[in-house]
Amino acid sequence: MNHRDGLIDAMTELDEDRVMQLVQAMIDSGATSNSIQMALNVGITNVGKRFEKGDYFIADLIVSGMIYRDALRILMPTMDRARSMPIGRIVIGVVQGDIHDIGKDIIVSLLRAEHFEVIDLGVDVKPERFAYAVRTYRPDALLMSGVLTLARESMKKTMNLLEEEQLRQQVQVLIGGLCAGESQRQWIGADGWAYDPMETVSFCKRVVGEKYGKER
Ligand code: B12
Repeated sequence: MNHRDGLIDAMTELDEDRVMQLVQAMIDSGATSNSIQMALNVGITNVGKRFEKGDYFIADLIVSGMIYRDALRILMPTMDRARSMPIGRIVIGVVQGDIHDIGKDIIVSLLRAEHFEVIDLGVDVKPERFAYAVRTYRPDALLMSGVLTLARESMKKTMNLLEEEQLRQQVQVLIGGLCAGESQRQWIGADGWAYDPMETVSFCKRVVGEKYGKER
């Protein structure tokens, strides 16, 4: 079995030691952070499928989240870079009713590594808090993350509130997480959606590029 398949298998089997060894082995052999994350995602999706079938329980979901975070601790130092002048300001949060924050945290780390100032509102964020953050921090982009199906309703409510409070025009909105897709984007009225973290970074760079007239 190659490293990638081994990593998917180890994550699926919740074998933390093997996950850590294989992540390190993939870094050592020159694999990109993105490709390692994608393998971890396939593994954790398998965990979710086993949970759906009743073979895994809530405790297993919790363990899978802990293993994923530990793996990110090895991966993230390779991403973080410092810069004094941020290229743009982003507000991000996991929407109301949802506490899945591993994906959101990946996006936060990547954006910071790409020199964005990121205001992270955390999990279970009510529409009113998003609206408050847009009004107060005047971000270039608002990123809403949601994994549960019900997250779409919360995203829609947040968009409606932004419209009501006349904040919608001042910010580009991107949705992401398992609940997002093109039809959801249209229904919610967002400007974009993404699954791939690098697409998220490209979206944010495009937003600041268009707003300030050039790539910063
Ligand atoms: C770990 C996990 C948990 C952990 C979460 C720990 C944590 N701190 O996040 C715990 C144990 C808390 C949990 C709880 C529950 N969970 Co859960 N969980 C998972 C699991 C196994 C992995 C999720 C994960 O972290 N994936 C890895 C990350 C990296 O992926 P991601 O979030 O999608 O992020 C990627 C992209 O989407 C993107 N992205 C993320 N955010 C954003 C934002 C923007 C703007 C952009 C552009 C991109 C982007 O970036 C990442 C790129 O790699 C999934 C299974 C699965 N298929 O994913 C189930 C899963 C999501 N859970 C599920 C369920 C049902 C629950 C519970 C309701 C269970 C229960 N009965 O209590 C609760 C709900 C709690 C709540 N209110 O939120 C279901 C959801 C079903 C649905 N469609 O609604 C799933 C799919 C499992 C299943 N197959 O049944 N869970």
